[in-house]
Parts: sequence; C-alpha cells; structure tokens
Amino acid sequence: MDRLIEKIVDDLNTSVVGREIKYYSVLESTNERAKQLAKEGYNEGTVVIADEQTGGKGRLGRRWFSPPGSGLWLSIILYPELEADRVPLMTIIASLAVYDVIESLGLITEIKWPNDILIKGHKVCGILSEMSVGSTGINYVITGIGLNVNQTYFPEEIREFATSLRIELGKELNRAYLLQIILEAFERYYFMLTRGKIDLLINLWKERMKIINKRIQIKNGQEIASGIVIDISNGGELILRDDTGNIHLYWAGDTSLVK
Ligand code: BT5
Repeated sequence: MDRLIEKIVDDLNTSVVGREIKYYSVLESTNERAKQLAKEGYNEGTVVIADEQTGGKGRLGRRWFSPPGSGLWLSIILYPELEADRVPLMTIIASLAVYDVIESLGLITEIKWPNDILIKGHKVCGILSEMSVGSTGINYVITGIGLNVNQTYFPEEIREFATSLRIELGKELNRAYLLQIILEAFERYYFMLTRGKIDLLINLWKERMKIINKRIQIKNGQEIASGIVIDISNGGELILRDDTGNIHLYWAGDTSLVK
C-alpha cells in the first residue's frame, strides 16, 4: 500500500489534512505513534497510517483488530482551538466523513452514538479521539479511524457483529483511494468546525443516527440505565429520559436498542 499512499498525496485535494502522510507497515497503534509525533510538533493534519496494528485500541483499553492487508488504520494529528469538553466534535467529524464515503459507495449506513459506523447493524468502523490538555488548553487531539475494508474473515470474538466494505459490496476496494476521499471529506467537516458551524455539524450527525425516540440501554462504566433517547445535545451528549421521567445526559457509553 505504501506506493499508493505516496501517490494519493499528489492527488489529494486538501490544504491541511494529509499534506504529510507517515506510512508504516506495522505499528502497535497509529494513535500512539501520532501522539509521539504531535509531541514532536508535527504539523496539523499529519496522518499516521499502518497496514497492520499489533495493539490497535478501542475505548477503555479495548482491542481493535487490525490485521495486515485489509483495513484502513489511521490517525490524524490536530491542534483545534476548542474547549476540552468539545473534543467529542472531532469524533463527530470523522464519523460524518466515513459515513459520506460509505454512502458514496452505494451502501446504506448509520452512525451509532457515539463512535461507531454500522452497515445493516454490523460494525464496519470505529473512531477513537484522544487529547492532551495543558494549562493553556488543548495541546493536541488525535483522531483515530479504523475502517474494515477488505476483510472476508473476522476473529470469533467479533464475528457476529463486525463487517467490512468488501463483505457488504461483494468486491475488493482500493484502500488508497478510500483513504483519499476520507481525508478530503474529513477536511471539509473540519473546516466547518473551525468556522464555528457546530450546530450544523451536530444536526448532520443526528440525522445520520437512528437512535432518537428509540428505547435503549446504556452502559457507562458501572452504571447501566435504560430509557428513551429524546435528543442529542449541541455538545454531542445523548439525552435519555428514564422510565420515571428523569433526564440524564451521557458523554460516553455503550448503547444497545431495546425492543
Ligand atoms: C472503537 O472502540 O470502536 C474505536 C476503534 C478505533 C480504532 C482506530 S484504528 C486507528 C487508531 N489507532 C488505534 O489504536 N485505534 C484507532 P470501542 O467502541 O471501544 O469498540 C471496541 C470494540 O469493537 C471491541 O471490544 C470489539 O468488540 C469490537 N472490534 C474490535 N475490532 C473490530 C473490528 N476490526 N471491526 C469491528 N469491531 C471490532
């Protein structure tokens, strides 16, 4: 994939995102490598991508399966001027970009709050944004995207609920081209954010979710709650009304629909 990656830099229609791409055949985690590069002062928009991750990460120390030759495992270094509590917006931007790209392939897709992209209820992509905050605000944000592209096989642990673009489309896809259109879409949304169009971004995100007005269960740490999702706040929090009518706001958690 490395040659193709070099080529997309020439074709890439962006001004910031992906102007520098660091390609590795194997990394433990692109998010971890991107953090090191951010500390070294690499430019905003630098992309770290690996063909394989040996320690790909999900939220809360979970594992992200990232075998070689099959997926897009990448992280973007950003220095947004945002309050730390608005960093979930970076995940929102990434999910909008991936959503658009999947839809452009002719597939019906859906965003699952807060950080998954699904096709027919199966997880095709996960996003992990991590940040470093100092006394003067955010030092950097790393937005990591894991997209299953050409897998035809998944480990037992995730087989029931994971999918890839190839499984859904019935044909192999060119990862370098997908990377290019993801980065272009990401930059368009990132510029919306830097121009302050936060309400618009949240609305686009909400429209692409099927969770509103649905009964769900949410697990957040030790806490498990259920109720009806009445909205998503303009900070990206899930607003839940429990069965006693009380309202709860969640920043994070694992949701599942309850029939
Ligand atoms: C996520 O976490 O979905 C965020 C995944 C972010 C991965 C990217 S890859 C590039 C960058 N570098 C990294 O090290 N990470 C980021 P979470 O919502 O916690 O979901 C994790 C769960 O998804 C696991 O516990 C599995 O159940 C499932 N899972 C693991 N690998 C998967 C895969 N390849 N496809 C679908 N589901 C998977």
